Amino acid sequence: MRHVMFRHLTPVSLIAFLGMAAVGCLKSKKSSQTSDAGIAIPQAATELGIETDFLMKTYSKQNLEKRAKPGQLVAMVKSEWRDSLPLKHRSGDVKTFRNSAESASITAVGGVEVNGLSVSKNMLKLQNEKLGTEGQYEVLRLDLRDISSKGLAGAINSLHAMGSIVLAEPNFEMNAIAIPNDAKWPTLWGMQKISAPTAWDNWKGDANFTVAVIDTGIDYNHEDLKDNIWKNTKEIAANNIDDDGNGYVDDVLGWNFYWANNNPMDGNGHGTHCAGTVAGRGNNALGVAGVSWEAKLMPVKVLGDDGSGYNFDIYDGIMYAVNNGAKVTSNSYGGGGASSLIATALNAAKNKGVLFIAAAGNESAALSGYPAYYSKTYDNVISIASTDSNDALSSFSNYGDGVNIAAPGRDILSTVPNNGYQSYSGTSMATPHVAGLATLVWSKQPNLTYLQVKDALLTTGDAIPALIGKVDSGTRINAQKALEKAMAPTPTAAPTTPAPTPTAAPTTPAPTPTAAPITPAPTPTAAPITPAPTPTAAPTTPAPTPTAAPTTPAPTPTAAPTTPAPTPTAAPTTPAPTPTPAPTQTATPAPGYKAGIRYSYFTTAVTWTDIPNFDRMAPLKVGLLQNLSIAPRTQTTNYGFSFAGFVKVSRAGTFTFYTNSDDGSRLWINGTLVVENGGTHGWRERSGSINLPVGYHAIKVNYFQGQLTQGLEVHYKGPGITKRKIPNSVLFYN
Ligand SMILES: [Ca+2]
Ligand SMILES: [Ca+2]
Ligand SMILES: [Ca+2]
Repeated sequence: MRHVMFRHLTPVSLIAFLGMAAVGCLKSKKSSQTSDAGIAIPQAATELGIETDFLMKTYSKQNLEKRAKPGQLVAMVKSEWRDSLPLKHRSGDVKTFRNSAESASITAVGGVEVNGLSVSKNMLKLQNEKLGTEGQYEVLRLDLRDISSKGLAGAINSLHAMGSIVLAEPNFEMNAIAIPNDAKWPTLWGMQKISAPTAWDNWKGDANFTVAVIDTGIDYNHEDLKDNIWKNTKEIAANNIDDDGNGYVDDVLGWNFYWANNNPMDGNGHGTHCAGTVAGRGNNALGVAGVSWEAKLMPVKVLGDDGSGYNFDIYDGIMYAVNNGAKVTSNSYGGGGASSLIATALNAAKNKGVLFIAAAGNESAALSGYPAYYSKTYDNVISIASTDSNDALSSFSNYGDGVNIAAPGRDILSTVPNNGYQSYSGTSMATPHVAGLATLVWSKQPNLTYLQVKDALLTTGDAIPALIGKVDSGTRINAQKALEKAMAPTPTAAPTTPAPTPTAAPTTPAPTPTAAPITPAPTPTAAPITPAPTPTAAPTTPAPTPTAAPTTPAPTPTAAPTTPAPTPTAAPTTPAPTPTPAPTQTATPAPGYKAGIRYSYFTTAVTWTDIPNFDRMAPLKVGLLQNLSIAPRTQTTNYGFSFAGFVKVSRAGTFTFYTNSDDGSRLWINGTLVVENGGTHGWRERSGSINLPVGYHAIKVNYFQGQLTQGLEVHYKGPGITKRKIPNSVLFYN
């Protein structure tokens, strides 16, 4: 390990030093380690309890190439940054930060040019006794201006060279990891396999125990969930005041970090499905039962309705759960890379004794994906593999390095929005079984430490041949035995003296040295975040949802063809998203406008060569989406989409719209054809311009898929807006 680092030391650290000198910083060259990407390891980050090896992994070349929000960095800063960080404004003034309202006008942080910055609401308060430090830290999100991948290391080095910035890294992308499918046995087979019914003879859960589902949100109106939804009793609804002072206004039902508002409604299905497995209401003559029949399910929406999201929001979501009373969190998403930012949130969770149960990932790899892989670094993280009803390891499931135990994850029946029930498969579905069991066990024995609960889960599973050598425990969870162990009056379980169990890791935040090899672990697949597409493309069903990734469950539940009328859940109960800290646009709609865009779906048996006139056709299905794109993939059926809504313009001027599509597309603004990109063709970009005043402008995009591959992206640029995908935050319908 040492000699590997040494080999890189001399030439690369010299470059880093020159880079620091170039931005005019004469900081002492205390940092003697530089990653293979040319990034000097920020020694200040060790104050956060992050080991140097993990930082090296975060800043490795391979890790920095993981999927992230293009041009976006997240940075952890000491709170005194407000008084010390030089921020250049559009006016030319250089001053320090005062309030979020001016975030959008900031054009540079030190020498790093940006299009604005956002500030996280969750302050990390840290007392690191081991290192003799204490302090408060906040997280910034920086939209870099015109950064090339080559310039990324330079930007990070420049930020690290500024005194109060502790670490900066890409805003990694994470995705919900599940695939919807038709269950062969639409039963709760998983509950039988983990002996949950026997456990329920002893204990069924407790309505006072809080478990957070960090995901795409939860349909909190679902008939089988609504009685188990967490309520923030310290917050008064709809008075526009942050009554409990937790940084979130009117967060009565949790929070929507993706849209920065107080409505964590699930428009995807993934989060609602996970919630039903954790704590679907038991014995209510409805639907399903979760592992814990009663609990407080805290909806923490960090992923959009297309199933993807970013670490800046995920960081905030974890911190929200930890700071607002959740003892267990269920995390069925993955992707990105090693993130020192997320590591700090998990360390904070550990210091509060919160268990973080996470999906191992669906890449069939002998390695846990992130964030579950933090199990190697923090002992409050448990990584979960998936088994099927035949006691086999699911073919999609990750296993091996960092994976702790398995649970049922194939053909899992659970709740989906609009009082629906559906079967999904994935380690996403295994994870809430374990989060539910942690909830069941801990609510029975509230005085146990997180390590005792973890021990009860990991040491009582059923040994299964298919899991030997594949997961650390070699077992699948057993609810009855875990509950029995937690209830047994053993010395280690004595409530008054929570002595560490033999398996307890040291209380110091030091991770095991083997946890972070200096050479970043190879990612097994090129696209780890994309699970295998569903094998049956079912051409007869109105299958292809126009969402960004095939990870989303197929038909958006709000768009059931039998009920074409807009369902109430499609519209947020509080339609006004609170002013987002987004740098260029705020998503405060005018009255009558709600976030999202309508779509109509058409199909035909013949091979089209151009987009037909959808206005003359009856759609097979209509619905609502948050984004305006169709993920590229191979598609055997021919179909068409017509999107219709409004694009919000905040500064008047000339706007150029672009469609990239395969096959044809056309875009209209206020009824005027602006982009003509019709015909049958491969991936192709066309554009057109139009002058627009401030306000809401009707946008219509027609698209069709004629053969083999599909895909649609719509970009725009305008006054103060560099060319980018039209963000969800400016799309509305009424
Ligand atoms: Ca609040
Ligand atoms: Ca309030
Ligand atoms: Ca039920």
